[in-house]
Amino acid sequence: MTTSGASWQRRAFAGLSGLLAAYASLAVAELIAALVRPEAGPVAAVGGAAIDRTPAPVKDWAIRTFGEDDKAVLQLGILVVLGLLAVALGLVALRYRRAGAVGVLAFGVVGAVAATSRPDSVSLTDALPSLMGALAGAGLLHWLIGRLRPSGSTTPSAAGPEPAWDRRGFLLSAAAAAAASTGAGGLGLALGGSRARDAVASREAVVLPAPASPAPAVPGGARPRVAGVSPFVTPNKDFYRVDTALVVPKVDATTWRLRIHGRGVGRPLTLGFQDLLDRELIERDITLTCVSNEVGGPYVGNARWIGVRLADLLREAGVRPPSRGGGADQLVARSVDGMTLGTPVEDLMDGRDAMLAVGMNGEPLPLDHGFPARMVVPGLYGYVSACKWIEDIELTTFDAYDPYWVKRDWAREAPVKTQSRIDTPKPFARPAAGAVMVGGVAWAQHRGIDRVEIRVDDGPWQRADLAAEHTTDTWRLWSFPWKATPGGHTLTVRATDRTGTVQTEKRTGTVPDGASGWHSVVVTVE
Ligand SMILES: Nc1nc2c(c(=O)[nH]1)N[C@H]1C(S)=C(S)[C@@H](COP(=O)(O)O)O[C@H]1N2
Ligand SMILES: [Mo]
Repeated sequence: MTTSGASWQRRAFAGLSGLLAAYASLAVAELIAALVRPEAGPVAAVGGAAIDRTPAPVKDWAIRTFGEDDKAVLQLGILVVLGLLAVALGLVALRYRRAGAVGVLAFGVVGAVAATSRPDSVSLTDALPSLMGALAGAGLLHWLIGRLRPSGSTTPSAAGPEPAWDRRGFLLSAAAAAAASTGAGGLGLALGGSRARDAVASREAVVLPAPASPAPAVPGGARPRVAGVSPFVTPNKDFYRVDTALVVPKVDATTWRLRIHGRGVGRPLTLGFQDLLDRELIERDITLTCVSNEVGGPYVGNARWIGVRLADLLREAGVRPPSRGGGADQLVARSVDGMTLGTPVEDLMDGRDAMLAVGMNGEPLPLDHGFPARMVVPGLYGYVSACKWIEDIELTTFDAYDPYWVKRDWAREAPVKTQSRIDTPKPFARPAAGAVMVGGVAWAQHRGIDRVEIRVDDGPWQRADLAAEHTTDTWRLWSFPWKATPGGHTLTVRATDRTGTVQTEKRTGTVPDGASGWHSVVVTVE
């Protein structure tokens, strides 16, 4: 009895040793990562590699299912899998002490390979966090397992009575290891925090100058007249966020540089943040949309951006649009985290307000939205235009280079599709019969919205009341007074843009160039 009880306990402690080894590995790795480069930490590196290798439909499903929590879910998943493997390694180590340590080292190699093959990895030192972490973990596992064995014996015999071992000694060692790991990890967090503080401090020091070209005033009639409809300007805290960054880049604006170079660039430019502020700034209201937005989805927002006109910068660098004989038809923007986005040069130089933005709704860009600078191009989905944390602009051709998303099944060129959404009533709402206000938003950036229509069940299309148009680059709010009769009803919306194109009924998924179809909401009138 006592024998099997003790060996059960030894096995539990072996599993615990595995977990502690994993904990120590991660803690040491994060400490080293804080010194080397935060993005080179094993969880961020493996998570980033997983994101890059996830097929588009699965990624789309993750965004749909977990929304902006998709990254937290991924990280949690990695930690759970790691925890299970760690317990298994601890059990293996109880029998084959060396194999356990070798197993931990193998994980370190996986992390190191992931970290050094990230697109933003420029140095082999990115392997250090994972490797040093694994060394610490392997050493700890070896040591803890040693405490689970009686001195002198090498392999516990499966038969015979269980040899004596020092339970108290093991627990003390385990507690000491846990405390040391927590200390290392805590120090790593503190150091990482200081880097973030530099970025935050540089952001807080920014004073946005008054724009030389202010945004036209928003007509009062552009704002919502119906409760439950999106505000005309989306506050920064509510603005959707879509990117692949597990660790939000913390860029210190005082040392940040942007390089403009490449094909047809007669005068390459290198600009600092202050250089941008010293230039002529424009201020514009522009609605941004993500290609991953489902029909009726939340990944669309409207903000007031301040920045430098990209066409000015490009002309200064000597770039000519392809239609005037320029040799580059694609601008590839690269971010500090290695993301690449490709935009048609023609669109950037055709007179639209494409900009390198430094301000969003009256403040410097929030870190999540690309501080210190990002691109914003009216009329194009974010993934082909809106590079956040930008640090490099290369002029090239569509033939010569496929950026990140294009390598992953998304279209090379992606103008925003004409779309509309019902914000109120919400799906499955139960409004009282009588006057019910239906309302929402419609967008067709750079073309403009001409008409919005509502259909109740299979009835005729009826014109909604359009809020005043601000510019063709912003969304347009609409409302429709509905005389609701009791029973179940389906409300459907469709928009027509200024080119006369009616939003298509044809349902397509988001891949490769944005979802299409009509948004419907089912309600029960009581
Ligand atoms: N560096 C970087 N920039 C990026 C992305 C990214 O993953 N990394 N995602 C793009 C996509 S797909 C969209 S829709 C917009 C979203 O911008 P927001 O998060 O500020 O709303 O950023 C674009 N810029
Ligand atoms: Mo996007």
